[in-house]
Amino acid sequence: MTDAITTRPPATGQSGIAAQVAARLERARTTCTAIPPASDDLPGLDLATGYEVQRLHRAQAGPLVGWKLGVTSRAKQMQVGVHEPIRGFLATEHVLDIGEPLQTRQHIQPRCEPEIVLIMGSDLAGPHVSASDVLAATAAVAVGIEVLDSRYQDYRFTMPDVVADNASASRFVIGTPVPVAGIDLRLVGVVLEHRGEVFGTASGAASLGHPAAAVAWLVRSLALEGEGLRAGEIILSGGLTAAVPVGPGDVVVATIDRLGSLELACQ
Ligand code: 0L1
Ligand code: MG
Repeated sequence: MTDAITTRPPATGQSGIAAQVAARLERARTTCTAIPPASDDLPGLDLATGYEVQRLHRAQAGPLVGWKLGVTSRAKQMQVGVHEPIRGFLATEHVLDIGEPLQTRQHIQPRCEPEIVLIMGSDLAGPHVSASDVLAATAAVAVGIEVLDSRYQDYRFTMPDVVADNASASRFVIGTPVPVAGIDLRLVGVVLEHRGEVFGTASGAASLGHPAAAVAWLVRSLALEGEGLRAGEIILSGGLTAAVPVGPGDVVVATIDRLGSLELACQ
């Protein structure tokens, strides 16, 4: 597993590819129809162009509420065949309230995964930010469930594809925040249940060794684009188990030691 930061500005001439991919993904989302990965016929789609597509989507999205890490655990890397962390943005349309059901028919192929969520207490930016810096800037932590919904058929994608698709971000819900002081986020146990059965287990260390280390990677990655985290932002630090596919009638429960339990019902 590497946590190298590989983003850089897109090469000149890539903006046409970015616009094409953004339009395809937007159509897939509005028609609720999966598409083949863009890299199948656009080999010029590199990682920098993937992040350019993400910026195009962000410009059309509602107000930013936070960020997500993707593919930070070995379980997730094995599931989707991508072997470096990625990031995506979270906007108001991604938010589910506690107790609000997931309307699966509004999604293409939804999957749920458990997350340790950090709520920032102060701004944080810079190319050398460490996990300790992240913890010092964190106001609280919470259990979260992220709903992924890849716009690509069967979740088949390359790293630039999935970055362009905003790291499959679709919805998320978070539990009641608790103070982080005194909690070793590496050691907290994680259980994901689906239809009353255990689907996956993990500990906080599954996300790049420490959820705060994953968030430090995010901050350093954002610094390459002159951005950073703002106080109040919500950070999904990375799915800890593989993600479970969900459909109408399913109930998913994520339990994280010291952070609590969170249930998501699917309609
Ligand atoms: O949040 C994640 O780890 C997901 C990143 C994209 C890969 C996927 O769709 O599972
Ligand atoms: Mg996730």
